[in-house]
Amino acid sequence: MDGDGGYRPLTTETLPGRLAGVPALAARVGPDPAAWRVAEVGDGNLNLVFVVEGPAGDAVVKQALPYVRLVGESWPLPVNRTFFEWHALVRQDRRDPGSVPKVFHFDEAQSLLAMERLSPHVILRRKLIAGERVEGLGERLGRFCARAAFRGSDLALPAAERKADAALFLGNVDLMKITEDLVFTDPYFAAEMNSHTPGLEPAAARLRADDALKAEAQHLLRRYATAAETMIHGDLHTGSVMCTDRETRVIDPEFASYGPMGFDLGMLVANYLVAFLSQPAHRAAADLAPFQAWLLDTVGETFAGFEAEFRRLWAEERTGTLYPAALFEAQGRSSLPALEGVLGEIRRDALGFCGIEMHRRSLSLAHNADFESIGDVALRARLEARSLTLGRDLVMGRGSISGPAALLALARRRNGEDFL
Ligand code: SR1
Ligand code: MG
Repeated sequence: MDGDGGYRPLTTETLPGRLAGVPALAARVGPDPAAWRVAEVGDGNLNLVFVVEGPAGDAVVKQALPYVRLVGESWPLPVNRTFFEWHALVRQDRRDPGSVPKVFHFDEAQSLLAMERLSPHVILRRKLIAGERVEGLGERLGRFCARAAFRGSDLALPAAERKADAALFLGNVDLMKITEDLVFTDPYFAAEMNSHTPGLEPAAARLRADDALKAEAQHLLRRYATAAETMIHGDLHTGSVMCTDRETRVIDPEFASYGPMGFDLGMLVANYLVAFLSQPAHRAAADLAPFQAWLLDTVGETFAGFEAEFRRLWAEERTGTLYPAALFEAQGRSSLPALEGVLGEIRRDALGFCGIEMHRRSLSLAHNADFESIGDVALRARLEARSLTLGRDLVMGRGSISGPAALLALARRRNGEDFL
């Protein structure tokens, strides 16, 4: 790829020789590249991910491929996504210190990041499939979403900085286009790359014939594509979170852009709900109810963690252009009604994005292991039909679902019903 600034994909064999001269990596792993052990561990849809171990320690090297790994070279994708990932990681670490891996090297020409290896952390999705709890998960991720949403927005940032950031991240057009198509549009018609579990046809057909639902999905897409409120992670599912039993970090913000404040919250909750609905296939009877209850508690704690932190930031860090204290507190007036309005809108958006994400994970490209790993295809289809139904409930009812408690009641109800 010489016309591309010398970009060349790394391999386990070439990595030590090619990166030996990166001081930050040598300091981390050891000065002699011959002593480095390299394994490619990427299991995501897009990139190469290497773990590099040496006498001094270890690191992760992530490199973008010039195509969608999941599909192959027939779907080219610019490697500049690493540029946006790097900028996002820097901002997330500033806005919520300790929430993301430390980056110690970025090479734009090679579309490569070297960063802290999270160990013994495991991808959250794998833990949830294995029935493992993470202490404080909901509160931690709710707080992350609130800090990222608030501190990247016109509620907090100086106007010029916010606009410069919006301009920067709205350059991530190729990744946003993937989301616009795969997440918001493809689930609702027979798009070329779609697939679904055999037996799910009646439920898929119902959604695709539902004009009111399609209109709402497009309203939500309009929000995603045009409501440039804050820097969003853009792909905050349970595969973008790594945890120990008590520590949680967020990874992989290559889909970062400027978008609605409720987007990440909604995507995350969708992935908890998919985990919840898939559990009958993964747990023995005795463990099922307690683990599902913990997952729903996590949904509630995520919303509660988000709102508590957002309220605190509103009171303590509202220094941007929006809802200035000059209009409220400085005149002895309360800004709380305005805050309730903002939180209500975020909640509504989040529920809508949540429903859309639940749909696309069963109908579009890039399904989740929560369902995909279920070998009993008839059971998988039954569980996914519940997910499609609950997703529709959320998209269509997002304006009338009174709060997290009502959402959890709906999830419990759908978990006991059959739609095929
Ligand atoms: C073509 S990329 C498919 C999916 O993988 C990423 O993780 C995003 O979720 C994207 O939608
Ligand atoms: Mg990813």
